[in-house]
Amino acid sequence: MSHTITKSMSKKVDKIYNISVVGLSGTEKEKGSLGVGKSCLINRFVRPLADDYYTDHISVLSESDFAGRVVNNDHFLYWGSTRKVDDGAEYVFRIVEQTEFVDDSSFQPFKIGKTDPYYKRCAACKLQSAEKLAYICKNQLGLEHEFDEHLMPDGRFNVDGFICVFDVSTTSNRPIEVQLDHMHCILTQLIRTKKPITIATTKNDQAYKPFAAEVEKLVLKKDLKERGIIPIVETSAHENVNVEAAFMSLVHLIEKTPKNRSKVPSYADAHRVVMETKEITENAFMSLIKSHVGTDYKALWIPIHQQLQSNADFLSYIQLFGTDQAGRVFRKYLITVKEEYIKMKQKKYLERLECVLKEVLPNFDAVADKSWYSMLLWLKKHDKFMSHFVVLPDNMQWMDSALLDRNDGRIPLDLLETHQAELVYRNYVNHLRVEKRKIEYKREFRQMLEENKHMRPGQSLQEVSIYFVGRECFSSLSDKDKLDIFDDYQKVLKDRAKLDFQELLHENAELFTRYENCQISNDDVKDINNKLQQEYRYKHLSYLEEDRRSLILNHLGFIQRASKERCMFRESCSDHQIETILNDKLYDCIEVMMNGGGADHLSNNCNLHFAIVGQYELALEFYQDIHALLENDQLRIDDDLLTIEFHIINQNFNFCCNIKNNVDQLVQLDVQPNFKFHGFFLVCSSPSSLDSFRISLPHFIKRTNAATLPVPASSTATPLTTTTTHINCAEPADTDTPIVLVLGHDPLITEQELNHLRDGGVTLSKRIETNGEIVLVCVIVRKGQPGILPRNEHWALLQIRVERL
Ligand SMILES: Nc1nc2c(ncn2[C@@H]2O[C@H](COP(=O)(O)OP(=O)(O)OP(=O)(O)O)[C@@H](O)[C@H]2O)c(=O)[nH]1
Ligand SMILES: [Mg+2]
Repeated sequence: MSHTITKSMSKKVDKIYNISVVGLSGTEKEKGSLGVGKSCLINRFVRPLADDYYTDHISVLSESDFAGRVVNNDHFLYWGSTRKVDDGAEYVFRIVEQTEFVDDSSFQPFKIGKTDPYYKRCAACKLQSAEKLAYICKNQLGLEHEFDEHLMPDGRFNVDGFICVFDVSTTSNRPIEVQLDHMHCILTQLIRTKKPITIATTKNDQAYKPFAAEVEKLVLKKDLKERGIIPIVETSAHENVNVEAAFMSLVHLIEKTPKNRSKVPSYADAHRVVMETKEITENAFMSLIKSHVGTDYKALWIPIHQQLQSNADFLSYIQLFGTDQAGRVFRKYLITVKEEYIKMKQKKYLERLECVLKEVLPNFDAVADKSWYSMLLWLKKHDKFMSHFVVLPDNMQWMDSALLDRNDGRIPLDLLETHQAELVYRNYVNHLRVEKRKIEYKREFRQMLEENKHMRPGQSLQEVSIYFVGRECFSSLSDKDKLDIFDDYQKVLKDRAKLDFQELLHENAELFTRYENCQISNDDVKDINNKLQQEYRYKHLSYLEEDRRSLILNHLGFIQRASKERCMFRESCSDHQIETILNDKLYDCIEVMMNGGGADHLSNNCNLHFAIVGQYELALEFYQDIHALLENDQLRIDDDLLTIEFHIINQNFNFCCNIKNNVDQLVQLDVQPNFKFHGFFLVCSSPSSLDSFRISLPHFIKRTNAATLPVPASSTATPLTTTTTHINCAEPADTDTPIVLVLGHDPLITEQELNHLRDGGVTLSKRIETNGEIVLVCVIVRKGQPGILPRNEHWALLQIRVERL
């Protein structure tokens, strides 16, 4: 029968169920070494939070505790009340545990009133005990006032239903038959009360299957199933599986809820759900810990615990696992963080050790076959020992020292004594040994290639590998190494063969001279091939037919029009060498002029110094043309009359001179610092002189632009001409000194060469302009007229240059 309770505030009426939990009780003789689990089952139901769950409860007591306010001289415990929600409805439970308290001095049950055996007494439906306090835990006895105090209401307890506990684990000194007999007796008594009964099998986390089967058989006994088969719920208080389900199952019996609404899951199913929830909760908690600890292995639990107080994941964890477990997990995690940190640091030390070894023992011969121990002794005496290693006092381990947190990259000496350090050394020695061997293999392979008489230039490694198969060096080297060495050697072979072939072509001059001035056909080339094909140098190029063909064609081209570009000697060609020497000299000469070349005789009475660079006669002719245009070598620009002084730099570099208004007055220049020309005319009239400028001009421009601002040596004086001018020589000239390239026409060169010259000049000017380096290049070509340039062109040229200054 159910009771009702009225809540003063809400006025809502809840149903209250008074449940009595029974099961084998008594001294160790009856129940074996352990109780069947009544207290734990109730504890988990009434106070399910991990922090409130105790696994050890009283049943052996002192006399005073037995007489205390909690036990109250009874053989039952009042566990207080708990409120539960199931399927949207609220239920209030009050629980008592029927047990048998044993005197801790006599180890006999306390004797009170009439002494019914337990199986009879536990079936009591009306319990009475004035001022009886609810039991919480073992430590409460004797210290009741330090715990929450709840009285059993009215000192009375009218039982609505029974939970009968049956332990399915194995317990020493308690044969299953004993428990079954007791159970049978108890159930018989309970059935007589006509109150609903649910059997809760306990400790299913340690279940012994045959015992579970025994209890199922028991409820099927005729006398017990008379009023219907008693339901069995498989529980575990420790794992919190199906505990609430056992009590709710009883409530459904009391309320006669239809069976389909009161189905209880099997232990396995309920356990799986609990485990899944636990796993999710644990993972969420671990993430929280990780995010709060990071890599700080010295983190403290108390502040982190406080920070997490309102975190839902943390609270779920505490509910399921308890505060102590949370602290334990935290500390365990710190240990792993520290271990990781030590591992990472050790890895860095060992990496550095490898670098140190590379530095102090760069090759295998330096190591020889020294043991790690003797190498350690050697290292300790090394000059750089203290800069690479640190010695800790008194055999201290580096991970227990202040070094662990210090940012000192030096390797602790004690680490060198570990097998990991020795392994680093051994690996390094092996590496050196392998490297040394590899070098030897490479050398051997190269030597093998050189000694091989069958290999032809242009053959692939695959084609010739038959000669080397089985040789140690060949099989030990990697494919890449073999190919690199082979390619390298093939290059030498090819170059040598080509050179030999070119020599062959030169030796057969009579074969080629007949093609000197005529068109060459394919048949001619064929003919040449036929004539040479028996020669070994010809045959040597059989894998390089394309090269052989182009060498022949190139040679024919060379015969027809010999030039240094086509010459087989390339850089060693004497034409080329002479040109290089001359150009180098030109740079030197120009550099002197740009950065400080000057003359004692440079006139102070002029505003502008122009240099004409070129073959002397041509330069002079150019000067004469300009000179004829200018009156007294003076130039009027707007209102300014500028005096110009011209200087010739011979392209053959045998002298530099200046011209004093008159061509007859050529004066040799001496070098002087602090003089810079205001402009350059580079004069040329033949492809070779143009070529020479082509090579020298970019360098020339680079040097010109890099030159510091010059001041003419003798320019401390006042304006140099008596004519009025805003420009004087004391002013710094523009750093990008103007350069004018003048292409003059030599009547001896052919029309074709003239066009060639013109095109070359245009290309040169464009090339330099696109480099963005040139100041200005003018191309002027004139044909068949006396003098080198038409006057108006000279004039415009000068005008442009001077205006830019
Ligand atoms: N493995 C396991 N052990 C349990 C479980 N429940 C209780 N125990 C253990 O069984 C022993 C007895 O538990 P109690 O709950 O005190 O048993 P009891 O039936 O109340 O004992 P008495 O009142 O002395 O008759 C204790 O050591 C408990 O920790 C459980 O679900 N699983
Ligand atoms: Mg108990």
